[in-house]
Order: sequence, then C-alpha cells, then structure tokens
Amino acid sequence: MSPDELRDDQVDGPELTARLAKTWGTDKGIIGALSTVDHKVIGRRFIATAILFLFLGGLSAILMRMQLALPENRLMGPDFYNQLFTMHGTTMMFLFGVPIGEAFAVYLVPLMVGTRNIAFPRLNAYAYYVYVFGGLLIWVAFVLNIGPDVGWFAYVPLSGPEYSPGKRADFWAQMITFTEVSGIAVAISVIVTVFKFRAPGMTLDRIPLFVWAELINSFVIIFALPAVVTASATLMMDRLVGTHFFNPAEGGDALLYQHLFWFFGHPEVYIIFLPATGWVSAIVVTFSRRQAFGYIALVLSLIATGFLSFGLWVHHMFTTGLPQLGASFFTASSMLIAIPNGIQIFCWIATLWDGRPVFRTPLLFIVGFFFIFVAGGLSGIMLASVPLDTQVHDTFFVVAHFHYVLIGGNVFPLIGAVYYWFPKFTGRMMSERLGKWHFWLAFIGFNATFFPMHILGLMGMPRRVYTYLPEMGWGSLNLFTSLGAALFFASFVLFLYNIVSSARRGAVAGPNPWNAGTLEWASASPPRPQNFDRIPVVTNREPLWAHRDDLPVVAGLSVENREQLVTTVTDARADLRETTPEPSIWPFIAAIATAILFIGSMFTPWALVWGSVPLALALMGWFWPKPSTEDER
Ligand code: HEM
Ligand SMILES: [Cu+2]
Repeated sequence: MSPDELRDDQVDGPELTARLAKTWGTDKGIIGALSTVDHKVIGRRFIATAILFLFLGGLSAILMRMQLALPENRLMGPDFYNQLFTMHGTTMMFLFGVPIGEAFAVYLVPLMVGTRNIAFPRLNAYAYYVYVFGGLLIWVAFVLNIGPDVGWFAYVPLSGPEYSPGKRADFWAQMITFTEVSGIAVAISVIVTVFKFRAPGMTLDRIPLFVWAELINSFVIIFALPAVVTASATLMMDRLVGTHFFNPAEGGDALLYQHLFWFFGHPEVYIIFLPATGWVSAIVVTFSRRQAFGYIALVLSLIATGFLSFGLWVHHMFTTGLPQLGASFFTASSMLIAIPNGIQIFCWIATLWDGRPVFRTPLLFIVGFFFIFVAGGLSGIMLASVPLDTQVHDTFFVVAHFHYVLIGGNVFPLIGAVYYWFPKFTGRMMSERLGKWHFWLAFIGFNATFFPMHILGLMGMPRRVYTYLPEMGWGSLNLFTSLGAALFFASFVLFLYNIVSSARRGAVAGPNPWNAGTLEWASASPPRPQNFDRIPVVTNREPLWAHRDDLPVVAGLSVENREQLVTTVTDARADLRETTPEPSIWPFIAAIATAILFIGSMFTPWALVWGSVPLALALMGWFWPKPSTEDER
C-alpha cells in the first residue's frame, strides 16, 4: 500500500460508508451481475436456488403421493414412478440438502466472523454456477424424458451398462459429480474464511456456534464427497469405455460401489444435519436471551459427530451379507452417535430452561425440530439393530424414519432460520401471524404424512413400488398419508406467500431486530457491500450484548482497495492485510466450460481432451494478474 492512499482512519461517517460501498460494490447490468464476487449476492442466490430445488423435490413427492393414495391407481406407470423417486431423492439430497447448508455459510459466515468477503471469492462464484448448471441439466433431462430412473444411489448392476442402456444413468452420474465439485469448492472457502479472516479477538472459544457447525461440516464435506465422485466417475467409465470396476464377471466388485457410495452417503446425513445444529444454536441463544449452556460441550459434540459420521456407513448394507463381526461393530458405532446428538439436545434445552425464552416463529420451528428429530432418532436406534433392520429393510418404516430425521433435522430448523435471518437478508420482518399459522400447518401436516408410514412399514408395505393390491389392506393409511402430504405442501405455499409479501410490505427491520449478540447483526439490514465500515474487535462470545452501542473497531484498512484483515488461526491476532480479488466474469465462463466438458464426456471420452481447452482458457482469464495500483503509478 502506498503511503498516500486513503485509509479508514482518515475519513468517517457517511463518507466512509459511501466510499467503501463503491470499492466493494458490484457493477449494474447483466455482466456486473454475472461477475459479482460479493458473498452476500452469491449467498442470496445460493439460498434461493436451493429452496427452489426443495420445491421441485416436493412437487415430485406430491406426484408420488397422488399415485400411492389408492390401491391399483392408474395415474402413472412404473417407469414414470421410478423417475419420480429418483428425481425426488437426488434433488433433495444433492441439490437441496448439501447446498442449503453451504448457501447459508456463504452468506453468513463472513458476516459472523466480522470480515468483508469470503476467502477465494471467485472460487465461490464458480461453485455457485457449477451447482446451478448441474442441477438444471438433470431437471431438463427429466423434462425431456431422458432423466435418471435408477434411484438416488444408482446401485450397480442396475445402473451399469447392461441394465441401463441409454443416457439416463449417465445424467445422474455426471450431474452428481458436478454438484460435488461445487460442494468441495465452497467447503474450502469456508474453512479458510473461518481460520484466517476472523475479526481480531475472536479466539477459538469465541467463534459463534453456527460458524463452528459450518466449519466441521466443511471438513466432513471435504472427506466424504470425493468418495461419491469416485463412485460416479468409475460408474461412468464402466458405462462409457468398458472398464469393469463393478462387474464381478470380469473381476470387478458390485459391493465396492455400495461401499464407496455409503462412505459418502452416511456422512451426507450429517452434512445435512450439521448446519441445522448451527441454526438451532443461533436461534436458541438469541431467543432465550442468554449465552449457550455448555458451549465447549456443544463444540466437542460437533467435532465428535463429524468423526463418528464416517464410522457408520455399513449400517446401510446390513442385508448384503457382511461378516458378523463387522455388522456388530457398525451396530455399536451407529448407537454411539446418539451420544453427541443427545448432548447437543440437552445443552439446547438447558439454555432454554435457564433463559427467558420468547416464542416467536423462529423458536417455534426449533421446538418442532426437537419433537420430530427425537422421534426420528428413536426409530433410527431401532433400525441400527440388525434383527429389526432385517425385518423392515426396504419398507415404508425406513421411509418414515429418514423423513423424520431429514425433515425434522433440516427442514424445520431451516424454516426457523429463514424467519430468523430474513430481516438481515431483506431489511424487513416476516409476518408473525402467518408464521404461527405456517408452523401449525407444517407440524400437523408433517406428522399426518409420515407417522402412518411407520405402521405401513410394519405391515410390510415395501418402498419404491408404484402401486399395491387392495387385498393388502394398506389403502386407508395411504390415503391418510397422501392427504397429510397435501396439507404439508400447503404449508410451504403459505411460507412462500409470507416471504414474497413480507419482502415488499413487511415492517422495516433495522440492524438488530431480535436483539441478538453475534456480529452479523452489527451490519446494516441488508448489509452494505463492505459488510462493516470498520472491522470490529471481539472481546466476548456475544459481542453485541457486551457492547451495545460502542463495539470496538480496528482502523487502518484501505478505503479504495479491497483490503481484508488476515488474523492468526487460534487466537485471531491481526497478522497482515491482504487484497482480495476484484469481480470477474471468468468464473462464470469457467463454469460453462466445465459444463461442456462434463456433458461431452457422457458421449465420448475424448471430451476430457478437447473439453479441457476452453476450461484452460477460462482459467487463464481468471488468474491473469491484474497490474497492481503501485505498478500503474
Ligand atoms: C414434502 C415432503 C415430502 C414428501 C411428501 C416425501 C415423500 C416421499 C416418498 C413418497 C418417497 C418414496 C417412497 C418410495 O416409493 O420408496 C420418498 C423418498 C425419499 N425422500 Fe422424500 N418426501 C418429502 C420430503 C423429503 C425431503 C425434505 C428429503 C431430504 C432432505 C427427502 C428425501 C427422500 C429420499 C432420499 C428418498 C428416497 C428416494 C429413493 O428411494 O430413491 N424427502 N419421499
Ligand atoms: Cu447411515
């Protein structure tokens, strides 16, 4: 930095705000919109896109429930039903479940740790575009009737070249790889942001619990997702160039696929759950008006959950004829995971117990989460025992269980999180009255949909069947379930209405409408491009409760350059100033080039060769050094 450059201790007030907003802002117009590297703009798009996929996944679920409402229903045939449950599972797990947690991290983590942008902002933009392209392609393929129909797990040999000719399974394999690339990229950005860009004074034991949750989640992502990329890439090779990774007749191993898939697939459940624990912690703390009970225990539980989640994958394979000892080991470790989950739940309840909880809509959805998630955990413990699992394997009991865990453990906290952070995202409050209606509709609708499925499963109704005979006696419970699903879906329509109308007409929020303690509420609502006019200094776990109006700040950063403060990993001492990248169109172009490479390689292995040319060109543009201001002088 040259000595005559303007720094933030030389200007103040509205002038400082305006100048910083200019430095960190994004150009208008379509090119500007596609070039932006602002984590808030990308985070907002990310959240909206993931919620759009939640709706698409929900729509496919409603179609399935319409088909299953009556025995021997003729609404659709088995082929279309196969596509529906594949699209539903794939969309919910890959296009909603993983991205929604990362989307919130992209928006919130930089604000919560008190910095101006995410680490690697261009990589972050690239990750978003890759995700959108992958998600759209799989849905376009579905609409064109070339979409996948092999389940969200795409087991071989069903998904192999022999039983799945055509391109359906290839779409699945390629688009999965796509979204995983995106997931890993975001995880890297989040980890570096948390380790190196925390506000001075935010030592490890002052990091907000939501940020801890996203940090651990990012590590799980980095270790789990490569396994599924390996699975889908080798599946692709078996299909396209005649390798035999999974073909036992030629020395391959079909079970290898299941091991690779579930080595990712079980941690996946925690990739969906961990960010939700962050939402729960933030909301519980704010609405009980006290610090988290057992902060250290909560953090250690998160870390333990991250580790243990890798030791459980085989419980998805109990019926594949594994050695007895192995099965016992995985039964034990599956039950072990209940311990850190239990500790977290006790800490949250203790926080509420000891505080003065205010039951606004965000907290209501967290209470709903407690009930549903605990119920799902109980049926999970039942499933972790090999004898019971052997009985109800692949019945609706399993479908009931994992919807209790996934919807209880992710969707309810997510809705709470949207109500909670909506004022930060938009500057306006959501309607409390509609929120309460929404909660009761969702809670009753959810239980009416999924509770009867336990009974159907115990009565022997298998999953992934498109219809059943009237003699089985499953008709009335199925009808009840389908009506419940309609009610549950209606609650989401109400939610959408609340979002749209409140974004326009809701009460103006101000920076900190809930009187919360963490740093994102120190910024304006919605935050300005620079997040904060001056970087805060943290002396407490809830800085805004400790310093109501006089949050201490550091000064000395450049006003005209995109300078960020880098701090040390453990005790967050100010270390150096670093200039972060400017907006650029190249990440967008690189994402298009990546899409061309991946789509091409569904048809010819040569796409890996010619497809790398546009990608290389895009990367050159992306990393082309910009002459620094000092060189210009
Ligand atoms: C609107 C609420 C929802 C309803 C009514 C619903 C309903 C269903 C139904 C009927 C099935 C297929 C059962 C079968 O024939 O085997 C299913 C499967 C599945 N659902 Fe949902 N679901 C909902 C939300 C979700 C959410 C939020 C997630 C994940 C975050 C999810 C994940 C899955 C998965 C992974 C499968 C397995 C698909 C497969 O077997 O390939 N669902 N769901
Ligand atoms: Cu599992």
